[in-house]
Amino acid sequence: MNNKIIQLKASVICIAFCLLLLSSTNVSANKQSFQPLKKTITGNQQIISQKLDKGSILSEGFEGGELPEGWSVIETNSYQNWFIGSDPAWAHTGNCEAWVNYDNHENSDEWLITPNLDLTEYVAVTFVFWVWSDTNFPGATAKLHIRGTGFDDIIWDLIQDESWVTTGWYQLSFNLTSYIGKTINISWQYVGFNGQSFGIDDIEIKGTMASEPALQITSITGPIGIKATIENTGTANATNVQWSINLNGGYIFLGNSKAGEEPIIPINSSIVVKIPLILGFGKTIIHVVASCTEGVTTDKLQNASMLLVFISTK
Ligand SMILES: [Ca+2]
Ligand SMILES: [Ca+2]
Repeated sequence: MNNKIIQLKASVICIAFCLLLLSSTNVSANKQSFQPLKKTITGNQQIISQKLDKGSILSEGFEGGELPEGWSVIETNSYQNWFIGSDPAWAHTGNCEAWVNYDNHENSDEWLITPNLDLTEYVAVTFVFWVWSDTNFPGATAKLHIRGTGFDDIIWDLIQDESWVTTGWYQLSFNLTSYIGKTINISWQYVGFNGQSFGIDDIEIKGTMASEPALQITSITGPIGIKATIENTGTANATNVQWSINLNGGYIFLGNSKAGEEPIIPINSSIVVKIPLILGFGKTIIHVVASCTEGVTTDKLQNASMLLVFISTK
């Protein structure tokens, strides 16, 4: 009997408290708040993670019509040097390519150099590009250099390595995996006298990432509002972390969802995200989702009970 009276009193106090709080919020919020949520989530719900392509280290077709930003040339004289052509008849694709004409007046020693490329984050790197030339004029050749601190490797030489009797575009591909962990630049050196002209286009350098973040939601707790801990347990920083907390089920008057973004969660670090205040009662399911630019997504479900502003996740 005593218990029933206490329950009755508690109910009256609860309702009075609810009405008091609700009267202090605006009308449109009230309209939304009194709709019980019908959407349900089961523990088996799959979150599809989307892998983004972060593997492009360099992609250059010279379509800007000028030497791309960060590229450079070395010229040893003023005649027949590297330039960016803009006649589509001479490009591999598009309108432009990088080109050096043969010189039968002076020796050529003309360099075209990419920006520095940091290969520290990758486990595999491939390098593909197209060459216009032939090997019928061996007075000059083109050498492909991979250069970095303390090394200058010639990995290809037109006259030594090819036998191209027909003039035109040829695709070349190289494996740069042995340069992983280093910062390199790639240079095309056109060198000699009275050779064939030489053009390049459609350069693609692609890497496979060595490491990636791993997001984990390690706790979801009350008692006032909800706090969720999102931890990066991976081997790379998680950037632009989008998170959301949604409550599904029960009667929720205030604070049934929240979302936000965190610029970075470094390796072995965590952040706490929260809905500061929830007002409701009944059983609910808390669903926390986090995803980052690196294409990793995680989520966690937690059963909870609401009693006004108090949340129990036991
Ligand atoms: Ca092009
Ligand atoms: Ca020259």
